[in-house]
Amino acid sequence: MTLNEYTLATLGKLIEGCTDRELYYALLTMTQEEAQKKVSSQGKKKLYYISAEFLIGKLLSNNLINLGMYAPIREELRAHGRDLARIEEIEPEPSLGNGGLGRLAACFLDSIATLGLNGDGIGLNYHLGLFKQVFESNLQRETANPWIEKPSWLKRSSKSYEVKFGGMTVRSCLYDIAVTGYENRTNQLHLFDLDSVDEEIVGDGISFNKEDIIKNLTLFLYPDDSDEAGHLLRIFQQYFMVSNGAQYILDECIAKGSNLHDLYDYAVIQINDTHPTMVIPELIRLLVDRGIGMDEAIEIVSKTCAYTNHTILAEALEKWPIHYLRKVVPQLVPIIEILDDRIRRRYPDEDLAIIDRSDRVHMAHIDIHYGFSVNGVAYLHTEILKSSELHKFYEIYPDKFNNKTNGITFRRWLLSCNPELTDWIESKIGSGFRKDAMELKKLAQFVNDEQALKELQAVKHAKRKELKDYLMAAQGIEIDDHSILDIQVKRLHEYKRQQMNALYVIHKYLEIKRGNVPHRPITFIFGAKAAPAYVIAKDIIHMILCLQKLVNDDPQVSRYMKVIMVENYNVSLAEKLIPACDISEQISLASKEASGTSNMKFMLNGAVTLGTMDGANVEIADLVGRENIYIFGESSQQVIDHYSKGDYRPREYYEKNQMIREAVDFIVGPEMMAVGHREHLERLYNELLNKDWFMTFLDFEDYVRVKDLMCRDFENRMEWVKKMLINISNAGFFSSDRTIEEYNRDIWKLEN
Ligand code: 26W
Repeated sequence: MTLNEYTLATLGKLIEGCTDRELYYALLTMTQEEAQKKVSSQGKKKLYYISAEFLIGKLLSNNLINLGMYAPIREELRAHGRDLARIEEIEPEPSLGNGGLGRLAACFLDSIATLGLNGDGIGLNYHLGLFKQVFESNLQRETANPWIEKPSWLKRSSKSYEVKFGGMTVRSCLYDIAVTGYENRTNQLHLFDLDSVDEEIVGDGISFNKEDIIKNLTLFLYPDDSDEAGHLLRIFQQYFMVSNGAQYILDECIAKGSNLHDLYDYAVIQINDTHPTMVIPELIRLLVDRGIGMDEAIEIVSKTCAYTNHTILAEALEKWPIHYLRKVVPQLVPIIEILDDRIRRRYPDEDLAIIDRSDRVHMAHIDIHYGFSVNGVAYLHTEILKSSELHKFYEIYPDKFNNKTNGITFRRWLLSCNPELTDWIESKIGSGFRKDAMELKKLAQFVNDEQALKELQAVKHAKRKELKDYLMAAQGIEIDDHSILDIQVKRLHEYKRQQMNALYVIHKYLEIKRGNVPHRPITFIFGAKAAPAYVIAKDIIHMILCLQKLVNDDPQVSRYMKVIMVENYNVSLAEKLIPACDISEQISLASKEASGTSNMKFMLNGAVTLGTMDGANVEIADLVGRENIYIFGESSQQVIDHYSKGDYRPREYYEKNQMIREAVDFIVGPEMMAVGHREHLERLYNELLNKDWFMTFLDFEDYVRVKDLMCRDFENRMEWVKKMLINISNAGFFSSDRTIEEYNRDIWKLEN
């Protein structure tokens, strides 16, 4: 059916008579109907990917692409004088995730469906998602981010379960989102919810009564956890997710013929970080309830669950005080005690215990002892887990540990966000790369083909101009489309070192003021949300916003550089920024970034990485070779040694290094004070000088050196475009199809 026929049948009018909004809704329902016609997952064994986050992004164009409808619909609209890109703008973006972990889960669902594997996602339907970021007075303010409209991609299912908490029982409802595979079947993302949740309880910003669970349970993703009520709410959310998930899984397995003793022949559960860990004791509880002995129940569940670790930051590894669990999920506490007791009998080492001496439950320890697989998300990350962070676990369970280097779906991060580059690639090597990303390697043959390189350069320029128009319209800031576009977009965290990038901005500003103007203008783009209770992260945003004002308003400086912090960075913005980028900032303190995935997206779109030897940057460097990536800074081993010796003292760097001193002093200098707030700037200055836990100054000098070198190398235009080409041609390894094939080969073992 054509869209014209569809609007006529459903709305009684032709495309010409419809508003863009009507066309969006028509396309949404039409796509949903198409997706439903596809075979859904089959097979005896099924994967359940449980995750507190699924950062799926807008779905219209992605679904159109995957269902093979994109080009015909775009052409049909064009023939009627309408623009698909404008219609896409109407779709609200679901913000069901924070960053990499949530986006990874979304890429994985896409690849699982594309590979025709039997696997669904299980999560929560947060009504207001992660907060929406607005800037006021150069500060981040959080507001509610409603995204659910009618019609929407959510389809209400008839499934419903009872979930018991300490002192109350609720009944869930379930919404499903169809996950379309690229020219393949359709799977489901199951998002549990509670009908009584009430958006009206939200007051100023994102404030609400954290104790009113009946009304707030699925309101927000990761509500502020700076106090006990916030922690308890998270445990309520996590248990609600896993109890529903566990009941759903058992139902499905029984319907397929499982007698539950053989559960692991029917289900494999991938636990995405520790947030869904309670699925382990919950499943044990449900099996025991259904008459299976405790020993066997533990064994069954241990053969069913696998765990992915996404971080080595101690503060992100969840440890719940047992008295919190006693309040929220008293029925799980005896089971967790049994799990702990068994480990203590076998391994007297306190570090391996589940419940520690301060009565905190180490969620990751439950996963490792009672799951059959533990994986890290990049080579280096897995090695660090084995050799230091989880070393004692590795010693007792060497066979459980494995690496699965992250990946990204090329449907969204190439085909959908960069059709121009996609077309260019196709004109050079044919269309095989659409299904087999490793075919991108064929591009290498053009590395000395000047004509091809010029075309590639033109594609990048076109995307830069597109971004320029967007930034003008959205933020009212004009960038020079011949400038170097330097981009750092990711959650705000000190270990990711946005503050180091900002210090470079200050350094450049001072250089220009001194008359050392750059050969070519440079545009620094930042995008990041800070967790609402993360004070220093918010101070860093403040610093960047102050720099944006100071630099862009200074006519002497703004000819040579611009600073832009995009508001409310999200998947849709990433899709606009990444194709236009020249320099991809991946500058985390080595050993701290488990993998990173934006590094892969940038590389695929022909940006060159400026990075430390951290996370998947290590693998990018291996693939492209040292001439095609700019590496700086100390190694992960050196950093780990600094921590163990405790010998990093920021003030020593400040005193020794004039460049650091003047940049840091600038934070509290008169120019910044004139546009910013003393309290925030002074707090940041003191933090950097006296604590700086993530070692900003350690690599600053080397960072400046390599970044300056990169800007010089950019001028050798053809050599630079070669680097772009080599990056693109080696990006195939980072397709999430490859990652998912590895998960399936080593962990899930589903047939397809
Ligand atoms: C306390 C709860 C909590 C802690 C950390 C919630 C969420 C987080 C992060 C947002 C987790 C996260 O996104 N980790 C990232 O996972 C990516 C996918 O594996 C990696 O590429 C990133 O390196 C890692 O930071």
